Amino acid sequence: MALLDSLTAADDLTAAVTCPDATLSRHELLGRAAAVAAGIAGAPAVAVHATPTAATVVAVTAGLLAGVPVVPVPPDAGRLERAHLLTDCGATLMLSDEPAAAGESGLPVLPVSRAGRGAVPPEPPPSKPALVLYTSGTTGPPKGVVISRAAIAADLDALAEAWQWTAADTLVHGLPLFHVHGLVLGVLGALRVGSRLVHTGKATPDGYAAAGGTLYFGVPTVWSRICAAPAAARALGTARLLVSGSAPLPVPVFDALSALTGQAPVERYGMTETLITVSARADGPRLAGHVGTPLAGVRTRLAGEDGHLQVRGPTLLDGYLRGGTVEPPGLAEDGWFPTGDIATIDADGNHRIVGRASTDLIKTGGYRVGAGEVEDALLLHPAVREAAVVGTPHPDLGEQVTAFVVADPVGESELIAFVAERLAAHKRPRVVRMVDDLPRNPMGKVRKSRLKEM
Ligand code: MCA
Ligand code: AMP
Repeated sequence: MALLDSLTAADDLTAAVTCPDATLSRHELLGRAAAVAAGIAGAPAVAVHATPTAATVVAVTAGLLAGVPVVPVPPDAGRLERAHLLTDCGATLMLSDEPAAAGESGLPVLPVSRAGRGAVPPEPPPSKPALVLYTSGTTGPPKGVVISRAAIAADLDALAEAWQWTAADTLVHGLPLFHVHGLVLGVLGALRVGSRLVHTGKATPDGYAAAGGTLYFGVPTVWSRICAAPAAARALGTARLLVSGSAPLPVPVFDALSALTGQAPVERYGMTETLITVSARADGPRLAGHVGTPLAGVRTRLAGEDGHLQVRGPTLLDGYLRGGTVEPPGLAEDGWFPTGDIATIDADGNHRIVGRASTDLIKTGGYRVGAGEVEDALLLHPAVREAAVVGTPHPDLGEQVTAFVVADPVGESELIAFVAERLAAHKRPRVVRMVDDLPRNPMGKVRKSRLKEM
């Protein structure tokens, strides 16, 4: 089934999407998105100022209706990051109700909420790119991951099957709308399955408790905060399914959530590049510390002595955007995608993610942060001579961004603010440690494992 078929078929007046700014029926969403789609048809790509609002849902739907690749831009992206995204992605327009959303890029901003009603255009071919999602690598600025309509449709159908997700569900979450979790699963999933969506704006325990959903999505930090607010956690006891992903769910949080809500959460694993590939099932075992079995159509294997997880299937990216063209990802010789994660698989096929192979990708609050990008930003400060960034354990965020810096006298808070001005808020270091020198191996490479121990 084509990506938007079920959405365009269900043109009804019942509330479909509730965000803090507005509630839209499918009829309103489709009509508005179709009007915006008419205004962007033929554009090479459109950027969307991806605030957690109904306007973002309209804008993304408009891009998909028009067959124009959508590039969601984190609303808090700092100057450097925003400039990189907007030049790299080739977008010729920014969709937003905020006139200043394009920053210094000079891109024309097209408002979405004042659009009238348009006619729904024919569905673009499944092989067309749907989204370009920017995500961090170990070095350099974020890379644009090109994801096809077919990959999204395949992933959402496999998830719906695994989670018994239907139009009778009300999905609730408060996740950002510029990543796979909040946008692909959290918005496009609801639109494809036909379930109602309530976006809580921020992912707070009280917001989740008040929303009265049947299906809840959260990153581990959100679940941990919900467990720390037992009344909110108990209110989720009536839900059908609680789903955790984007980072490892600590076993104590799994246990606390199970005890407070009366049901174990379902964990699932994925990447921007592969979408969700492995998940526990609604009708299967939910094992603490495990992320379940491969989704329908997905195959997994472990390579090398360490157990490098590789995946293949219909949900993989088309490639990375480079200089206006889509460069295929580096696959293993026989076409498998190397995830960079180390895993184990038990006799029943249950996967456990042991950790990442590289210390240079940090997961903080479910966000992926590349050490190199933060180091590059720190090195722009005139006082900084050397910088090395690692993830260190954090009870709430899983890992926190920690910077070791060799510098002339400068305040730590000044360096944190310096990074925040240039990159998205969650990329700024939580901790800056001034050191006389960085530990290096005989080749001169910084020994990050030593820094993590410090
Ligand atoms: C943050 N703050 C700071 C610093 N960092 N203040 C000083 N110094 C710092 N270094 C501020 C924040 O701006 C915020 O201020 C306050 O401290 C609290 O920040 P934080 O603890 O980060 O909490 P939060 O703002 O409530 O966010 C927690 C969160 C968020 C809701 C869990 O991290 C989040 O939405 N994570 C989801 C990430 C995600 O969706 N990942 C999916 C990608 P103020 O309160 O004033 O704003 S992964 C993916 O897509 C794959 C495929 C997958 O598997 O899902
Ligand atoms: P991102 O590209 O932001 O989607 O981050 C993908 C990475 O998040 C994966 O390569 C894993 O390291 C991590 N990840 C996602 N889901 C899980 C999970 N359920 N358990 C452990 N790690 C996860």
